[in-house]
Amino acid sequence: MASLNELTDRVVGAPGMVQRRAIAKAITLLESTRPSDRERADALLATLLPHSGRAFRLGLSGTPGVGKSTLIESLGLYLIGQGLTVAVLTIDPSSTVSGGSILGDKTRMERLSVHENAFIRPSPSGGNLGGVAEKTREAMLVLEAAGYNVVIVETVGVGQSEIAVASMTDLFVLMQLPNSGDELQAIKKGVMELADLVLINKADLDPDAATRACAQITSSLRLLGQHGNPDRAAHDPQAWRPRVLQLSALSGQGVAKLWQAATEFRERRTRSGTWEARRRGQSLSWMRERIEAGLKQLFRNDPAVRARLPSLSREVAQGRVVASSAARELLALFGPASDFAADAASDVPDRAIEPGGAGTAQSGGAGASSERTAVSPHRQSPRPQGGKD
Ligand SMILES: Nc1nc2c(ncn2[C@@H]2O[C@H](COP(=O)(O)OP(=O)(O)OP(=O)(O)O)[C@@H](O)[C@H]2O)c(=O)[nH]1
Ligand SMILES: [Mg+2]
Repeated sequence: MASLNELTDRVVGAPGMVQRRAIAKAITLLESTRPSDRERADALLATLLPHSGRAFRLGLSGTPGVGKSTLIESLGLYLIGQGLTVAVLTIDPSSTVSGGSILGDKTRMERLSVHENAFIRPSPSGGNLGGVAEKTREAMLVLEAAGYNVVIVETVGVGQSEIAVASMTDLFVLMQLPNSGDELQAIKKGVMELADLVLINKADLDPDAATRACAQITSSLRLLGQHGNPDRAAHDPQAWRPRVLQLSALSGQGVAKLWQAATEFRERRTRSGTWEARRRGQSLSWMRERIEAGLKQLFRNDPAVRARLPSLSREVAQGRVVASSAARELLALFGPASDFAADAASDVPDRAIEPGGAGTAQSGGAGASSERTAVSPHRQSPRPQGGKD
């Protein structure tokens, strides 16, 4: 097996078969669940990190059948035609071991999937959304280090995966069908608020319906901007307002306009400093999310906790012990935390690890905390609620 240094050299090295194999190997290493592989994977990421960060990270979501794969094919080929290289990653926590969906996808991305300037990698299979999303983020770093100009992260619009994709990309694109009621669904789920661009696809089938959908969604977005997301309500004429575009992914009509809007988005955000601020915020919330996930796992695996949890859960369920005291007792039992259980039981404000909170104050008011995807307003407690598992 090639050493880590060799693997790094090949990933950041010249494009070609050797590089492609190295990328695939690197991503496989990141996806491995063996603890010894994890150490190697972390070492690899550390050496790749300085080479990453230069790609345009584009998130794409929409309900099944809306035309995501078809768009990736036409947008990908368009970008390659512009002299760019394109990588595609997918987040689909439901995908099975065989990666069933990607087989269908490959036929929709027939030309892109075999193009030497494109790299397509299916969703890592199994596991929860947090794990799948983490692996996708890491794979994105590998592809950036390899020099891909545009990394598209696709997710099917079911479950929470849109939020995961929006929180790891620079531009989040939501695809909709005219007349599908998708719009209401997206508003209900809060996905519309995440969108920087909304695409009405299949406009070729019914142009009038597409035009109507455009107008409807434009006015919904305006309302959301006024009442929903404070970031969007700012009266800065230079600030990006989410746009709605019509498209035919199949014929490719509208694809150039889409890329034009994406480029303008990047220029505006770069000028205002919010492009980098969003990334900084994303990195910090990723770290925090991983710390919390790690703490939960340590807690669940703690022998003393495991021994006490079932009986204590019963007592809480039967109303004999107050839930909060039970939680304190379990936290006090928790190995690494037992020394400072009292501290752990009282909330440490999130600001401690937010930008600005740890002395990394950002200039101007465009701090990451004002970015919608940067910091979730609610905090997930690392402590278990009752004795669920
Ligand atoms: N007429 C028309 N058909 C389209 C267009 N875009 C996609 N389709 C068709 O819609 C169907 C679904 O497209 P996909 O690209 O597979 O959709 P998807 O969003 O990737 O679907 P999942 O992978 O199942 O989530 C295919 O038969 C496409 O040919 C379009 O712009 N116009
Ligand atoms: Mg698809």
